[in-house]
Amino acid sequence: MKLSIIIPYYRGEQYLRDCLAGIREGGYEDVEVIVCDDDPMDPLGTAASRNRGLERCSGDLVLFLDSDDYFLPGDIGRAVNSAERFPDSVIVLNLRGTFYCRDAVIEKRVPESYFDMEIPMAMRAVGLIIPRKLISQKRFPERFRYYSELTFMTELSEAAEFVRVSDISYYKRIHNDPINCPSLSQEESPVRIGQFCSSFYDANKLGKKAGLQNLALCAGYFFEKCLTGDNGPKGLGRSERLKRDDCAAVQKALEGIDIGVIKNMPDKGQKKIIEALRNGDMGKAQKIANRIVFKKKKKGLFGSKDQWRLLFYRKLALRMRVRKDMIFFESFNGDLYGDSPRYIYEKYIENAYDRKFVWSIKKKGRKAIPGSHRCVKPGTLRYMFALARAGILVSNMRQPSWYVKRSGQFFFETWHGTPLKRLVFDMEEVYTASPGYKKIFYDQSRKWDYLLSGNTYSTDIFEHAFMMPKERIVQLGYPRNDRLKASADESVKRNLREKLGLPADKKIILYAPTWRDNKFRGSGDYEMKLPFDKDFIKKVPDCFFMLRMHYFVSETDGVGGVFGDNAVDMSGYDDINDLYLASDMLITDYSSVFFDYALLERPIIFYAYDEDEYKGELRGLYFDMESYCPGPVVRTQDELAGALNMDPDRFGPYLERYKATGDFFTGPDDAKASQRAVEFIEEKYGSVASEEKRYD
Ligand code: C2G
Repeated sequence: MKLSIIIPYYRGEQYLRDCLAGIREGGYEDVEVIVCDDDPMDPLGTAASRNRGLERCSGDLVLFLDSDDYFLPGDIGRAVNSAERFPDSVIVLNLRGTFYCRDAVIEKRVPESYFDMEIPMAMRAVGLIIPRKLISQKRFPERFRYYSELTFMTELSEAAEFVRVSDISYYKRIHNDPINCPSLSQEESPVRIGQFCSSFYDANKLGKKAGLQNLALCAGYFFEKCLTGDNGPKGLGRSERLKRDDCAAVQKALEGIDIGVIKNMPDKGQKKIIEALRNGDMGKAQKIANRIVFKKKKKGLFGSKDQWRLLFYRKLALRMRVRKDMIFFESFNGDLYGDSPRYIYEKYIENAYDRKFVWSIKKKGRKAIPGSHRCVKPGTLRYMFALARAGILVSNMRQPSWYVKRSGQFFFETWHGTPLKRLVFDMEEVYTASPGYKKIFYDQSRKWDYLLSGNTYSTDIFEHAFMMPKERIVQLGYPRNDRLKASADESVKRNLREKLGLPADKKIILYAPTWRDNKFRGSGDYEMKLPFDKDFIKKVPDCFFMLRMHYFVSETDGVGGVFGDNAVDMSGYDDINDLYLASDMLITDYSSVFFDYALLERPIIFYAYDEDEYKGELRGLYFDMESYCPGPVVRTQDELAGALNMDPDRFGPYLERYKATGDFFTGPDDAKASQRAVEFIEEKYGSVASEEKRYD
């Protein structure tokens, strides 16, 4: 039997590649593929594209395949075999949702690369193998951009049996970037609900039996999401919230549903919602939906402790006045007292500004924070109240997703490094903990008043990587680099070595790698296996190592096991600047640490033992390391040992080549970035503070 595959396509070449690969490797030859232009500027949209495909196809069977969805190897052939066993039925394939590309799913790059999903039959035309004779005269209503499947699928439900095949899956790709590249189901649109109601109304007139039952399920599914605000998996779906003025259209759409059909609805909550909406009682429907949400969220009798804290935050803290004299500082989510927020804070103290300082610190007493301040522990009520009341916030990471930006607050984001690894909207795949990362990042970064950039290179990247308007990026140099630009002489090195207890007769090597996105263990917690064999240390006998794992890496697999007593673990040390200044050489990989370390003009080695995976699959890099990095790139332990034993003079050409780029990567060569940052904050905050309204 010949299979016609109809693919509406507008954009997302990376998605189309996967879609066509699934056909190429589908294990079935007798296929015609019809790709139809689906330009969203053409108001007809997907319905028209599918109709054009139907008019042109000649196969015995038809499969509608969205261009961002795909099949795994051999599955199309298996699906056609199923259809040959039921020539007069519609074969319904299993639906799986995934946030990842086809290779990531095939190679199982992340623990749970897909999940089974259920879309009411009346709403889905994809993932079905349909005998063409059943639909040769049917068309999708082209006046609907959304939900054009309802009438098409209702008619089809009346015309044929549907046979489910659960061991063959259609992978429905959920776009991880709904801001720049929303799928149809992610598009925000004021007409979505209206179109659902109109399409539903038309479909209900066509339904007789099976079709009507499917439609009732579809109404329950749709309106429950609209009332509960369920934004789909990881918040990457889309659902419009029902508004009071939708009530009449909703009631008209549902008036045709037979009471008996509603009574047969399996989901009690949805049944009650449909009954209420059919009676025009939006308030009652909303109450039912709220109970559904509460049941889903409830943990224990009164919910979790965090929910109580958030309740206090929303109902009490946010109603208290913003304190213009208070500044809140946070580095690395409270893990360390370091990075640019530290240097901005210490400059505030040096200039004796009369402000109340608050530091977010997870483990109090880790580091004597100078000056008069108080500490709050992330996640506590005191932390939440500080976030709610501080007039100025200075952070180097993203703030909690529950944080509400208030009028009269000024948020100065310093970020935490000059990027080599691709960031946020410049990443194709997102293997970090949350596939919703891009949308979450977008929402959080809109709350920043200004984003600090250390140099021109970062400014250019932040604009597209963060979708940050250029006027919100302020290029002042990096406060955390002031110390590296000011005091890098031998006496500083010697004093720090004594302070850190490092051997005076060894070459001190700082190993500071970045984290690996696919080694996820828990929120903000990634594992890292040290890429050294036990005998590595014998190859570099005059070296002593300071191991400095990324703050996302909670533990390494035993420093002693690899380095014996030739190493010390400095992962918890607050300010990496001390480690830079105390060391003779740096080993890193794709981390931004090298941009800072290069200011010392000391040897750097890039140990890129997993470069292909990191560049090709995980994150990608902004430039070729061999071409621009201020040091040799090595990929094996022998090469690394060779570089460590190399005469330091041989690192000169790498450093010279890097220095030739001037201040493009390094920013202004004075040590005044902290001062500029404080002056900028004080200047800008003056205007913000006057905006404050009593309540938000
Ligand atoms: N860092 C550290 N120790 C490491 C690695 C990093 O203290 N072993 C600190 C450094 O200050 C570094 C910052 O964390 O500049 C960012 O670390 P990266 O390894 O670059 O990784 P990431 O946190 O993903 O930030 O623009 C920077 C990028 O956003 C990368």
